Amino acid sequence: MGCSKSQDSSDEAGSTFVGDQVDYKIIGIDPGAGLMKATAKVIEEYGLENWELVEGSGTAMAAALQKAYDAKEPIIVTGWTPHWKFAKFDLKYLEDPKGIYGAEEEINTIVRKGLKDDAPSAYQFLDNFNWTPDDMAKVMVDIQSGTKEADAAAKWVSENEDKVNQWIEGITPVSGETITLAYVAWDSEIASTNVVKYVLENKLGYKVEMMQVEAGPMWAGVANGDADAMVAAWLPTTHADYYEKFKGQFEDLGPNLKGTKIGLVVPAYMDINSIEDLKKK
Ligand code: PBE
Repeated sequence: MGCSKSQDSSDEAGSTFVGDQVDYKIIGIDPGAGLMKATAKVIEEYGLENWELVEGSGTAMAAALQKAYDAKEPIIVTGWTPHWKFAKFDLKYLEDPKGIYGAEEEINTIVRKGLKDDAPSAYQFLDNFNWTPDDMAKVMVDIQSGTKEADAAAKWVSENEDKVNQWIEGITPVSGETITLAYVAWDSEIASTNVVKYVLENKLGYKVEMMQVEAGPMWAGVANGDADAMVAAWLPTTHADYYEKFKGQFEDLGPNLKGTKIGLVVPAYMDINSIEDLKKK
């Protein structure tokens, strides 16, 4: 389907326009993701009205990418860093000359109001928690290669005791109080949330419940107190609308990771380089 060549879509060099190669489809993820809203804006601002942003999930996107890559077929996906796909495949971001996807971002830790008084040890650790894109990628790659989420988190902690000890230094453990962590099933957030859960349970004595929801309910959950915390706030751009919507109803503990990126991602074997290339000249 996606690769069918038609004469009138070929240029003088004989190569088929990328839109015809991929049926004018961009493989998206869950509709609540900031990446999806940014991509809708990209479609508008770059004049790509004839393109469709296909809704799905992070898992479905990765499966479609894997399938296309194995067959050396063209595909365009909504992508982000850190993500294991960059370790597994040779990929590139399409340039975004209009800067719609924003610059490098940070991931912040957001907690409910009152957590500081109700669970000071958890609060202090959450405030200290910070790691690097490489750290996160290690956990992601491990999970992707078949290790159970909790085991990958445990393994990372055991291999990074120095870093973990800095997060928990001087914090008094508790005995079995419950902490609820909200997260979305994005591979990056599965990795971070599992590491935070592991430390809260195994180093600080908490019992952690993981509340897997969509992006909107994740923010709403921390704002209304159903969740105690989340480590998945991509800022300042990706989750800007959620941040505005719930402003004043949460406490922002600042970045836990710096240097993320979002955009359109394609296999390196495709001969396009910019979002501008998606517009037929
Ligand atoms: N992501 C991963 C999310 C934040 C984490 C880039 C898919 C989003 O677009 O909201």
